[in-house]
Amino acid sequence: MGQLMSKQPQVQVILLGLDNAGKSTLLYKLKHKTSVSTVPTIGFNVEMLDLSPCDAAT
Ligand SMILES: Nc1nc2c(ncn2[C@@H]2O[C@H](COP(=O)(O)OP(=O)(O)OP(=O)(O)O)[C@@H](O)[C@H]2O)c(=O)[nH]1
Ligand SMILES: [Mg+2]
Repeated sequence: MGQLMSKQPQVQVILLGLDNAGKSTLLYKLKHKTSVSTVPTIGFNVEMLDLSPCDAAT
């Protein structure tokens, strides 16, 4: 809902990398703002993120 009301552009991003490269770690760090432990992904992860420009610096 926040994204619908926001003037921030909505973009779709595909994060590609080798097995065990850290893709899920990066995704969930951006989503939850904290480090999480991961297990090897079966298939793929899809998440919606609500990021501000400041998030890129943290
Ligand atoms: N040293 C280091 N380890 C990391 C970093 N990012 C992730 N890892 C570790 O790398 C391992 C794999 O991380 P994942 O995020 O599960 O990797 P993935 O790319 O999603 O792996 P698949 O789902 O199997 O393709 C985990 O043990 C993480 O803790 C990093 O920046 N530095
Ligand atoms: Mg993964």
